Amino acid sequence: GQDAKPLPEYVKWKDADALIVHSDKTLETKRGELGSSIITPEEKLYIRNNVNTPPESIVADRDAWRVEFAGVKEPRTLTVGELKTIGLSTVATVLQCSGNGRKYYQDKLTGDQKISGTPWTVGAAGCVIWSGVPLKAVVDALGGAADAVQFITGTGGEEIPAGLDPKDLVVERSVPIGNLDNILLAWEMNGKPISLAHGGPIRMIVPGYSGVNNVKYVKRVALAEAETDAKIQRSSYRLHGVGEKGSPEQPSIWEQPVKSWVTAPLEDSKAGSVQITGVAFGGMNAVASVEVSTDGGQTWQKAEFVGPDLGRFAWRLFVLPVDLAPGTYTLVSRATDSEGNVQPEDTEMNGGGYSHNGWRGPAVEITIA
Ligand code: MSS
Repeated sequence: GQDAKPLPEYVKWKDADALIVHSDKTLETKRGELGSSIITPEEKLYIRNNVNTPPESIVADRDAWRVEFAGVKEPRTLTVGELKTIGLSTVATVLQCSGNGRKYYQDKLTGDQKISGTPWTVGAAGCVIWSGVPLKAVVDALGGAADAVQFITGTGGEEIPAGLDPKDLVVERSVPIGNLDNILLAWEMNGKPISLAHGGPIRMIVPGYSGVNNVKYVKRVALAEAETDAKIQRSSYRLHGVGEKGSPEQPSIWEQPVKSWVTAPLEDSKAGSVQITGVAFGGMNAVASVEVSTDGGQTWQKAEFVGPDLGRFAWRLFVLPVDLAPGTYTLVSRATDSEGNVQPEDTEMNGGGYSHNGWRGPAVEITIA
């Protein structure tokens, strides 16, 4: 639009036409950009930073970046260059912000209820391919896990300004130890060294888990008996009621639930045949099927998956060809994962506006002439 904000300096190389700039730290991919190609090109991929991005200098000599390993039998610091000699694997994942879809909760608030945070619709998400070393291989190379560890904690490499409490600002996330077999320490995204904006020189990828758990420019990986007490883990990214504060007793925003949305058509058009397209994913599980409705959920038709299946953690593209006569239509989609979990009509409201996966929120209203 005409009052569109310009791209911030550190992501000047991105495709401005494909993105909505909410702020310097929050850029959303436009809905129509996501459904035609299974992999989201990095020029179009959304951005979410909780704090300021580190300087470009940290990607000047990528192989020299150091990662400290703790909670293993032989704790050590390894460079990215050394990590590259330990193992290699690759995985396609849906990278999605925990707050994607927050706007659909905000739209339903009444009275003085308030959910703060970026009003993402569907575009704080993409499907990307990561390559790097399996964390399990690194842990094995360091003598195996220490006894009694329950969590894996990754620490972001941002410099904390002097005088401020690191616990309040550090991007440090813990996930259950069960993810050890899935986690990748990745140096490549979509076949290229990971850009600084997306977490280069090296990023901790937790397949199936929501965005915040995928720590960029990771500088420390620790197996630990308890979750970190960094604020971003203790109280932020927790499932709590509207107006309440987050606390460690509430569920952490970890596994992503099954989800889908329509990516086309988004505009009014003339009567005739139309390809309804979209993306669907199962989060922690593979996506099994997806249905589409043109009447706001009164009747459903099974859509076809098209293109390759990039594995359990990736999304799939779907298509449903329909003939649309003149009239008004409400297009929605509803996915089911391999465990039989189905997207609900509405997701129960929560105070952080997290993990939205209701099918009604992202409905597309179109008129066919
Ligand atoms: N990491 C770090 N280091 N820092 C920050 O800030 N953020 C988060 C993740 N990681 C961060 C990190 C978030 S929150 C998200 S989503 C993600 O990341 C994003 O990504 P990209 O690449 O797209 O930007 Mo929400 O849940």
